[in-house]
Amino acid sequence: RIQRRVMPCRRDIDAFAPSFLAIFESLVPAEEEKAKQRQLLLSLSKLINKEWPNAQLYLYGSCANSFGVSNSDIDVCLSIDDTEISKADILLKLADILQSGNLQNVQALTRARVPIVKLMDPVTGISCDICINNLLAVVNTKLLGDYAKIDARLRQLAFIVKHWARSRRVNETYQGTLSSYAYVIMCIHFLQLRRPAILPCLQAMEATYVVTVNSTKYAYFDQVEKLNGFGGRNKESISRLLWAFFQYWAYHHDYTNDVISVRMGSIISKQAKDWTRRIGNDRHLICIEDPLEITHDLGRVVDKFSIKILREEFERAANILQYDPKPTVTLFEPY
Ligand code: 3AT
Ligand code: MG
Repeated sequence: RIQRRVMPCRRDIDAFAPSFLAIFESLVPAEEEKAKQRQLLLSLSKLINKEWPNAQLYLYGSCANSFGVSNSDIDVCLSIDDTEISKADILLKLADILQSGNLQNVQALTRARVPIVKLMDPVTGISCDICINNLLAVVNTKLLGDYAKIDARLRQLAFIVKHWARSRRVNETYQGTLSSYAYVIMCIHFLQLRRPAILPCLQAMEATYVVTVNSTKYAYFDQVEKLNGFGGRNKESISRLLWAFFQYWAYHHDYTNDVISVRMGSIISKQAKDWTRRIGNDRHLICIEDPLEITHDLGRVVDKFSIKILREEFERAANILQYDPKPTVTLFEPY
């Protein structure tokens, strides 16, 4: 099935760049929505600090890494070092505090894979998930946000890929397809491997940002303003990059042997990670290394049914970008 021959790109590919850029622009949240998010974070912080003066709230996920489309829920992390009470009890207490603070639909999901409190703020209409002490997610949020500042094409590509994934219903981890976070990692890796490269590998550079989470040290180069213009020698348009992205995942990625690694800025082997066979529920049918939690395969949710769906969707997208007269419409047709 793997077609190693590189297919020449359709000759009019660059003509679609303005329409794809217009789609990107239409997905970017307005400044007013960002202001509402900050306002909600502030009012939540006030409520919580009455009970826990030393606790802090952080935004993470797409509302903080610049990959959020408009009207998304916000992800919040409560950082608290109360060792007296269990995480589940913190969540229950948190739910109580929020309930009496006039927030709606407050629910503590203490037994979820990532335990959270869910709520809806009637003032701004924003829904929000709060997790406890998930500081690694705060760090991966910063890493993604730093990559986004280096070259504008990363955000453009990731917004369009996320929009495609939602339209085609392959952005549903509970159904065995990939998370938004995984798609952004795939986009970063893809741009690291263009020639000339559009993104560097920040974790392979001199460390200017060092943080310790759960006694593991994480370090990378975060002075990204110094990397302005890094990808400038590569002039590929957004439509050409989209075409190449889907060609890669449809026809060139070696699903049997390869792992994509943003941490290394290259492909690494399944063999080297011991990801060659199913262990428990991890099947490793598409291998996407988490840049921080490197034993963690973001593709582990994918099973033998959903891998087929996913690869058919990559092929569909690749073929639309290659042949369809209206790729900017057909690509996003609902599944
Ligand atoms: P949406 O715009 O909400 O679809 P998102 O980037 O906010 O995209 P999620 O809401 O799924 O993505 O996840 C929120 C954050 O949680 C993103 C990332 O910082 C962290 N995260 C999500 N999935 C993983 C994972 N498998 N491993 C580590 N961190 C993760
Ligand atoms: Mg989110």
